[in-house]
Amino acid sequence: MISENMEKALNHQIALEGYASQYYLAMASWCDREGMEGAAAFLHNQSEEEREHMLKIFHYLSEVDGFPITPGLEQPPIEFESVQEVFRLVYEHEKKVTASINKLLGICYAENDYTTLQFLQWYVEEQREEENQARTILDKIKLIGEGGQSLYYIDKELKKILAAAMAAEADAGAEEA
Ligand code: OFO
Repeated sequence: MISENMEKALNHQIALEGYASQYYLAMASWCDREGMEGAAAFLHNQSEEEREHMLKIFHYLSEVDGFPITPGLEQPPIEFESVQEVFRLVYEHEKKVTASINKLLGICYAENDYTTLQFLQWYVEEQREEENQARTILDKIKLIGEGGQSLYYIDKELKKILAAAMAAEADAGAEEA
């Protein structure tokens, strides 16, 4: 059984993860249009991951006798100034999500809800990784600039980062099986 307060806070998190999925999808589309194939693939993958994060909370809420609410689709921005801006926005959004997860942890402690606290540990780790990844990519873009050749290099790098992330995920999946 989950408190009404926690149910509301988790539904807010569902909406935030759902929005992240839409937001990154819009960024992927913009990158595609700009010919940044690697960046687009990376962001498509991020978008799918965010949807998974949303669903994970969705199922958890059902499991603990709460009522998960399907969030409405909010139109995210669809135009961006540059690849650097895209990754600055990803980084900003990830920081916002981390702050929201930390708030949820605060509610867990205030309500002695150790079941939800344990469930959220996965998100704490995930946010640490995602924030770090977004910041690293942003730093690289800042470092090498955004001229034609630099963009080509950034795009290739993003392809590599995505391939490494997918391989790590496959390994983790194989270990779990
Ligand atoms: Fe949902 O993982 Fe970041 O935002």
